[in-house]
Amino acid sequence: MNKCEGCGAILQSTNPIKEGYIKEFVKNQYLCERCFRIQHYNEYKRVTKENSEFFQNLEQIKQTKALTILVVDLFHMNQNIQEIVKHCSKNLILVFTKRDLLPLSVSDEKLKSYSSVLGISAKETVLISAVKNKGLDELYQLIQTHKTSEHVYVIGYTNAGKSTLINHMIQHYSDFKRTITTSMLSSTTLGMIEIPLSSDFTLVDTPGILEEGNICEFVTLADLKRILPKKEIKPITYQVKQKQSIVIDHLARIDSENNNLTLYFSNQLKIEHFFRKKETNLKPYLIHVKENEDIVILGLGFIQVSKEETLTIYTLPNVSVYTRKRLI
Ligand SMILES: Nc1nc2c(ncn2[C@@H]2O[C@H](COP(=O)(O)OP(=O)(O)O)[C@@H](O)[C@H]2O)c(=O)[nH]1
Ligand SMILES: [Mg+2]
Repeated sequence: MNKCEGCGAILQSTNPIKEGYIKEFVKNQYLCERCFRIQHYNEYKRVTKENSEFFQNLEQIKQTKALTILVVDLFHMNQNIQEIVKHCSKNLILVFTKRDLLPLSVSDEKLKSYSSVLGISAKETVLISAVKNKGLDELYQLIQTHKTSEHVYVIGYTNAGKSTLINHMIQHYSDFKRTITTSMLSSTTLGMIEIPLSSDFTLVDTPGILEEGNICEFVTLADLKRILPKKEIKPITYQVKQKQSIVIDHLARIDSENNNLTLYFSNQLKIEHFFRKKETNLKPYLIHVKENEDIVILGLGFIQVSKEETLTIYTLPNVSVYTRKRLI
């Protein structure tokens, strides 16, 4: 049974709408049609997968007691991660990735210390930017130190940046000419993909868990492109007074009565400060936030406040909106 090198799905030539489809089997060609199109034409196709299968995967990995690398997107850090940690082996390295997206002025130590807020007791915590090659050497060394068997598993939410990280490891530490498919859509990796990185260990890429309530699942591709930040986020502070709102494109609105709000959102989104309008099609969420907390609109971004207040956040239905301890 051959697997697609890009997404790990089992290759088949019988059903074009099922995963792993390939027109015909050609010797030494192991890329399904979907991966070929994503890799060569930047074409995207949404795939929806059930989480139950992925949680079973995690349990199997846990039982092997192998070293596990949990990849967490710094831009989307929150307590939900416990649902994954529950299924993790104790031999865990925590990777906070996409460091390049958060302001450089924030200290690395501060970001790393957030692992205790999330309640994750990992052997090590590493800050990574795959695209800037930051932290790769440190991670490589830590894998060598902590691995207990040949296989080292890379797990996390979908879109956290697992496959991108592995691709950069391949480029740096092996002679392999291979690229795992990555994309801004969820569920790009569909099966386990083994990458023998050196003679001593094999990295295993895994399909990510879908995080419930993430706005990325509910928007068009055009919106998704603007929601996902591509470079360092420049936070902007607004002094919001009575009957005023901050409007984030057509995706969210924040009604506050008197506060300084610092917004961490993709610079490609249009943010405006208005006198409040009555009508909006978005769904209201009443949020009580303390001075030492952020408000998170899952998948979209987060907001710091200067004082305690009950605000109304409007966004799309089914998107999670909640508070967490301040990240920055
Ligand atoms: N800015 C930035 N983007 C990243 C980084 N790593 C991954 N990404 C982006 O995050 C998205 C998801 O990446 P992917 O590797 O497919 O995630 P996976 O589902 O965890 O395998 C892609 O659009 C990547 O380009 C990083 O270090 N910095
Ligand atoms: Mg992937």
